[in-house]
Amino acid sequence: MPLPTETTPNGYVKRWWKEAVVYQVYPRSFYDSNGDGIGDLRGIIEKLDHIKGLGVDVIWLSPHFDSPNADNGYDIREYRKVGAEFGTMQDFDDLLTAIKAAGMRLIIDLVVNHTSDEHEWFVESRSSYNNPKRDYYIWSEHKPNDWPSIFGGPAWTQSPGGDWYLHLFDPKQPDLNWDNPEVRVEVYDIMRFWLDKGVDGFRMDVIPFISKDKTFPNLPEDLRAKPQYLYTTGPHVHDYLHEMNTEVLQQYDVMTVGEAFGVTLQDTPKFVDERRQELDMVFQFAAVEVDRGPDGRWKPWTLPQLKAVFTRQDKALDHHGWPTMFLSNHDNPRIVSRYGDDRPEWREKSAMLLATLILTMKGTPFIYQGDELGLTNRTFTHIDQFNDLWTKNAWQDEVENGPCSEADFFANQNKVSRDHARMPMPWTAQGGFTTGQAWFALNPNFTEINAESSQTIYRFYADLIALRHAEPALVYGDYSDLAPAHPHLFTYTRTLGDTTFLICLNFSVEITAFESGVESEPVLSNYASPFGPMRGWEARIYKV
Ligand code: TEU
Ligand code: CA
Repeated sequence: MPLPTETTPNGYVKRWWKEAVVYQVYPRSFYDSNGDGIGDLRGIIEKLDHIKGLGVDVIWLSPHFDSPNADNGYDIREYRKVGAEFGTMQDFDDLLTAIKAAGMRLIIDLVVNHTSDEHEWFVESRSSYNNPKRDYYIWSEHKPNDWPSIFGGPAWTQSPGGDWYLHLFDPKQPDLNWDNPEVRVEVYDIMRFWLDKGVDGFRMDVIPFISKDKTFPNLPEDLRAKPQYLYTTGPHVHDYLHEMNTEVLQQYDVMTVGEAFGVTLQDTPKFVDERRQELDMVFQFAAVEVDRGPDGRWKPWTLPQLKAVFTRQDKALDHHGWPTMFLSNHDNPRIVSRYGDDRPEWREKSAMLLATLILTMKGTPFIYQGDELGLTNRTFTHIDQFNDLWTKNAWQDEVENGPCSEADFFANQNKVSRDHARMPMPWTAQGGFTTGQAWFALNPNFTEINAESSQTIYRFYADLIALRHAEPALVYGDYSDLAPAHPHLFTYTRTLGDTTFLICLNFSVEITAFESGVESEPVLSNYASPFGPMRGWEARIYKV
């Protein structure tokens, strides 16, 4: 595809995916159309008006492939097959047609750092030393080093044959050997299969992990709690991404966003500088790690720390790279409980304020399903209430075989658990997700907090998206934080040519004195009569 060349006054090449707003669907928990308790593809078709009504441009669908679901679909057994619980390939084609008919695009999850151990490649690979697929995975006669799995425990598991295989995640997620050119050809074929159906790109799961240092050095002591910062620095990661780009991606008009879990800000341009032809964008994790300590457990955070993250991220890329903006996904707690205030009197206002932040920052915004309804975390009190293998492993490591008390464990997990985001969508005051038994319990607060009761938040998201679409300065404008040290006001500008927007967000319940210096009224606010001091969780957007 020839690249577009039209540029903005501040030097960005205009691309459709820079102007897009993305909505992430976690299909298992979106809507169940057939009463088996599991969200499915026809369920997304039935609820497409909900997504379309927001005005978003792109849907990112979390894995919909055939999988034994050790990690809820991030362990793929067959890449060209729809998971039976989600429906059929016909359902997928119908979903894609419906999304296009609604004027939107679809990106899917590309999970190719690892497969399921039930993938036929792995079944063959482990069957004998001289199987042709042996070299599709990473085998060693001895356990070569001390690398830990991201999910806890060692990253090497001994197979019944005696050899050890590498899995940077669960033992049921063996890592592919990208140094084998046959593996890369297989991956590119899978990508073409979906692109030829009309899919508009990929979110790429832990893609910077694909290249391994085959000298297998031990993990440096300072990376013990964050091995991801080693796993993203394999010797050929950029060769492989460039090859993927030239072999496949360049032949289509698509967008790519890589999950840059463990990529430093300094290394980020190597993945997204457009002149390098690798990825369009990556997800940077500093904002969602603002409340994590060096040991990965929850710690309190402050607004100046969060603001500093955005400024650092902005400075890390020049106009040859394009950022993303997100505060949540299926791996993170609910934003209102985390960055806002989920008490009943503040939930709505703080949800609207966070929407304002997400949709007025530089970078393609990603909204996670349910955040447009201001959904909250729940309080888990028993290990059986969790589904996520990451939490279950932590229970074993920290409580059953470690020094952590149960009270400490729940205090931490109630802050960090990935399951907060994975509870089924509450469509009505009766739940409304399924007519059967949900695969995972809804948040018990669904009687109060659901799609019907949260329309004010939903409509505010729609208003913000419409404003972003109408105002190039909110997409391409330069970013500047006006008061980095203020403890609860976040005030910043977005400037493009002679248009400037001033965004003022009060991250607290305190009434705070504030002079906008702007004569006109805000173009959008989560309060009526937005004048004078900023009230609790008030958000205002001024056009200067
Ligand atoms: O996530 C990568 C990842 O390492 C995170 O799950 C991380 O462990 C978590 O955010 C801790 O805060 C991707 C997928 O998004 C995730 O769902 C999968 O479990 C994982 O890869 C393995 O495929
Ligand atoms: Ca179903």
